[in-house]
Amino acid sequence: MTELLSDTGRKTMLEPLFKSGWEMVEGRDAIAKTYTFDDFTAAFAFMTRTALWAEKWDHHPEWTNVYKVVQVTLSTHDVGGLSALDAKLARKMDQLAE
Ligand code: HBI
Repeated sequence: MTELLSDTGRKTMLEPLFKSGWEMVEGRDAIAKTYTFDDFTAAFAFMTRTALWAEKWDHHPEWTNVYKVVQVTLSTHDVGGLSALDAKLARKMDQLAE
């Protein structure tokens, strides 16, 4: 059963993400990051790579794409806030964006 990240869970799982550009969303238990790619096709290819993992893990980002910019917000709707799944997907997205 997915559960809200505990305080210690937040420390260990979110701190590294804050170092790689993720931030807490104002007024919401969620994290967000903006990725900028070389062009639209690179941005869309990143979204396609991410989509395969989101589907595999049944955990999907809230995201927008404008030209070469992808804005991502992660939260777990089932628990109304951040879970380990969000940290896992965030780490994966950082890998896929390299
Ligand atoms: N994606 N980000 C996110 N959060 C969820 O709670 C979530 C999801 N994708 C699918 C999903 N939940 C379903 O498993 C449930 O809505 C049944």
